[in-house]
Amino acid sequence: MAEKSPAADVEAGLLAHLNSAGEVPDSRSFASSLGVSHLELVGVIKSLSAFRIVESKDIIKEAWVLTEEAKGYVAKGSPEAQLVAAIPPEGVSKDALKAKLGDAFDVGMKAAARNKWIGFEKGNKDLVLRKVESVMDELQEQLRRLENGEAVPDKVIDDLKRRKLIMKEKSIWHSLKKGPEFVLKRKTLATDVTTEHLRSGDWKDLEFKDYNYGAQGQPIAKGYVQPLMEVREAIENIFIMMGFTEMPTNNFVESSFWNFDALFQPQQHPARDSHDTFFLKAPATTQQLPEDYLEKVKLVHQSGGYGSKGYVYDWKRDEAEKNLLRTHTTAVSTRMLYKLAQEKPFAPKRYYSIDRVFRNEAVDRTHLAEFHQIEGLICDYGLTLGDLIGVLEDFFSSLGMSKLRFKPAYNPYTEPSMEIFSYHDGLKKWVEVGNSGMFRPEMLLPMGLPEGVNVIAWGLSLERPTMILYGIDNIRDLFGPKVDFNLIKSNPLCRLGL
Ligand code: FB9
Repeated sequence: MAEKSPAADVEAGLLAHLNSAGEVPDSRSFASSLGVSHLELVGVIKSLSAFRIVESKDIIKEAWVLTEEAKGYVAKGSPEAQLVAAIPPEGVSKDALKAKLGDAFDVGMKAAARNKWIGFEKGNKDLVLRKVESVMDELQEQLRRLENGEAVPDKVIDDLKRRKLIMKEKSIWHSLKKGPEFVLKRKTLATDVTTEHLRSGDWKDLEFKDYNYGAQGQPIAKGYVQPLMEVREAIENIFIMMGFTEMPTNNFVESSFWNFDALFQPQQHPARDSHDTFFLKAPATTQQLPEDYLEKVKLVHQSGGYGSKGYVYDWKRDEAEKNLLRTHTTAVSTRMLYKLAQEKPFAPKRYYSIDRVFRNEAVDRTHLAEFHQIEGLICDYGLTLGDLIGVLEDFFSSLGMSKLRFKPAYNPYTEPSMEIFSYHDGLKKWVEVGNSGMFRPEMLLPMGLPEGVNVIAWGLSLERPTMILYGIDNIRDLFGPKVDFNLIKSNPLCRLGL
């Protein structure tokens, strides 16, 4: 005979009592009469109510309960009473009192002084004197009354609340009576037809539990897409729909040449020092740079050409050979544009990249030393700033950002350059959503791109939109060792303005 669970005993006890007494006015006292915890009885009540075997009515009562500190005062007296009790007729020093009363000293002194129970000798602020024989420890009395559930005046309640000696506690219990499906012994409803039932044949008179069609299925342990990768995919789809092809970004390590020099970024530019850029110790320098193209880059830096004065400085090859962790995927754009320039005849191209870039920056709520840069570029004859603005409006409106504003900006490799702002309805403000510009001829012509071919380009991060779309406040919750998986699991699929 299967061992009866304690819950079954409680159930049997309750149903038997209801059968005889018809009701249980107070589940708390009934639980103690059964010798079980109220919590355990509530469990049984909930299950019996679900089957309408019993009817349960909640009774909620809020009561003031004493804090631990207050319970101490009931036991040992209020701090002020303890203090007075500790003062001998000839008085005692404050330190002696502090030693005796510990952290009740401060409260005790203030209250005893307020009640004019203590005083000090003229000119000797350290000697504490009693000013009363005995004291009526009202505080202890009031706390005791409260503890016994007796009523006390509101003013006292407010005073005790102010001294953080009491707190409101809600207690819930139940009054029970027979339910419409009341039975003395609940038939355990079968939930499955087992071979045992079939072999014993007792399945014929078994009663089966109703199907709960609303029951949640077992959560499927499935993989979850990192929010960044979710937004990455959505943005990739936008690029592909706009006819862009992905650039190969599978090299975090880049040479200063492709990351800076080929972009006509001068070697003394502040971004090129180790404060902003992670340079490599090993392999410290690159060996493979296209010689003839390098010469052209050197020339345009040193003395210009193509209508440009250049930067007029002594361009150093070893500076360009320094390896680093790429600071932008624009380095990949440079390689692809150079490659494109070698393909004759020239064919217009639309390229995009979304991958990690590294900057030696101070880490804060929205910045890590690496982020994912999103970059788009179009290379074609006669492209204008208007074309750039048009493409940006297409791209960002697909991201749900329709209202754009452009602010003139500066990049060493684009002229003109524009910061892009979008009005974010949710945040009710203009948000900087990226940067853009037209690559300089000093960058494009040394590559061998035909005269008249322009390249419009723009960039933004993947982290910012993902944080805003998922309402993630701190980038550490989105990326890195501290990512909170529940956030990923519980986060709904992001619906970019698609
Ligand atoms: O992503 C950025 N902001 C952003 C983007 C989308 C977005 O979507 C929300 C759903 C509504 C919200 C915000 N920014 C670019 C703007 C700022 O966050 C900026 O403070 C930080 N920027 C990063 C660089 O920080 C040093 C974001 C990153 C950035 C900036 C510029 C480029 C790329 C990434 C570029 C470029 C470029 C320019 C010309 C030619 C080629 C590339």
